[in-house]
Amino acid sequence: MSEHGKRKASDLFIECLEAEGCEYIFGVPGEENLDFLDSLSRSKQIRLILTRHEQAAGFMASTYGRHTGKTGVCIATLGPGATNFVTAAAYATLGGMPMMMITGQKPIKKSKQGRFQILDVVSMMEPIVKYTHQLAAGDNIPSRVREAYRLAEEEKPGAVHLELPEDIAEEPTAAEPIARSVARRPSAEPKAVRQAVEMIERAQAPVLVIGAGANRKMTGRMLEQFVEKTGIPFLTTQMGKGVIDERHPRFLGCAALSAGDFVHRAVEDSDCIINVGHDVIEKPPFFMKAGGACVIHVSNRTAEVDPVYFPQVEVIGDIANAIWQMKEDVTPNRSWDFTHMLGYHKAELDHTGKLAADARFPIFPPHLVQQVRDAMPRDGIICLDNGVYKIWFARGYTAYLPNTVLLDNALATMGAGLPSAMMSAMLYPDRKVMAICGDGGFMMNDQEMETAVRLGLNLTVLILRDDAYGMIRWKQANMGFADFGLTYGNPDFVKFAESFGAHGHRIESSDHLRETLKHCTDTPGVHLIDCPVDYSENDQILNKDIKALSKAL
Ligand SMILES: Cc1ncc(C[n+]2csc(CCOP(=O)(O)OP(=O)(O)O)c2C)c(N)n1
Ligand SMILES: [Mg+2]
Repeated sequence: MSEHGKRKASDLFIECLEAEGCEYIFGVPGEENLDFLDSLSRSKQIRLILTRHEQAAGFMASTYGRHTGKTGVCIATLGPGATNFVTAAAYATLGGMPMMMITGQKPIKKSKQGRFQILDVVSMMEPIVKYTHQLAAGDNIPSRVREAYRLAEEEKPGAVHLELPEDIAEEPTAAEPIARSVARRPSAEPKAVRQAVEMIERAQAPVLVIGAGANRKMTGRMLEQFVEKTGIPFLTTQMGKGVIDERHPRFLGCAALSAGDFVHRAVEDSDCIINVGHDVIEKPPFFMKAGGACVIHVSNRTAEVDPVYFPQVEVIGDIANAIWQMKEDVTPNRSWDFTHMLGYHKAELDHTGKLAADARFPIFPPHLVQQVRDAMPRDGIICLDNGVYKIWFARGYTAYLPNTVLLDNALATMGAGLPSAMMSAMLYPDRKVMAICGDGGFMMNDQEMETAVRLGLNLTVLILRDDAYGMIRWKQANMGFADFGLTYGNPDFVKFAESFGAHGHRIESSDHLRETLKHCTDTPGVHLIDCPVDYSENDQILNKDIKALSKAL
């Protein structure tokens, strides 16, 4: 530090991040970030996690935000580095994960390089982030960083972006970081709570739906108490999985398919839906219709109305507090009888149980789901990429705790499975973590195997190999199109893993899968499992059998 407290602006930037509690910065620096990197090298608090692609850095930063509620930070250079962030930014914003991207830029005051690598990154980010800003003076860094953090973490959390041009990064400044403020989320208004409670008490068959927004601020305990007191059964969306332990006797299932599943039949039985943490980015777990069940919307924000969602009563405020108030106020109606509703879930469990017992080879998806559940301890974390198996896991994998099933039903991008598992393994070194990926999705960020090995993570990567973009093939078949254009070859995944210094395993039978899962979750290091899967019945079961069976009930 020179006279009058002056140091270069990038030093101040790091001080601001430290003041926010930043622990990691993920990314791929470029020459435009070198002042920032130099300042970072002197931080005792923040660790640089170098990745092999900016997209993976962005997915890791987002997953940090998803697990902790605190902003995950990532860095890239201008132009191509920044464009590689775009998918991760969308993933964070749609998925509600607080995440901050810092990108470099050529000098903005004077430039000799024409437009080489220069894109208008701020405009590019505009539609996919909550806040984007080009820093034009070192003195502004404290307020802009504070503002970016505030917006990233405020409901609904999402991505923010700051551009730090080279000449601003090296500019001397005497500014100081601005401390985080102490702020509490507003609570729901008691009159709104009363209205909702009256509606619930009057209903014949209320039901609780838990969505993505209920999976953030530790609402699980309040929701469980609400269910305990009232006996009202609950279902979840894909991103609401695990908020309450799914072994609970009042669990009705997860709405993973769009319609026609057992769980949808249970909702049809209801005349009052208490919809907690609903987010329009997820496929709707039910469709409202005029004259149908009434809906109570419990969330941080009022409902975005659309033709299939127009709730009659809204309880707006901190979700956990709102549910607590509702629980305190409600008197369970003595005429409530949920036996019939719960019967649908029992029928689903019977159906899935039979399928899960099928030990054929290549491995049958419902059997695989059961084996993974058996191999994972109570607090184990599975991180899904995107493919047709996501539906099998969302429906069939029993989640015991919040954030133990990380899946993305918001952007639903391929490629996030491995990076999100790596982040989970870094944050929770004492828990078992498994990435579950299709052969397509895995290969969208497979280069991060090197990062995982370099970081010394303990991690199992389970690859479901059908040599195809199976999800699209499944939809293609369902729409009556000919099988075309969706198959490919694969590398030898065992050798591939070994070439990174990871352990490779190839599954040869159901028993072998069981032994291998046990071995991998018990042995340190990065493990990759090549598991051939039999997708031949996806269409029959998911599109036809389930609809027919649940309809017949
Ligand atoms: C980045 C991205 N590209 C394309 C898609 C569309 N898409 C969804 S699932 C899928 C196929 C996934 O294949 P794979 O990972 O092998 O899983 P599988 O369904 O075969 O199990 C595709 C192409 C997507 N969701 N994300
Ligand atoms: Mg595949």
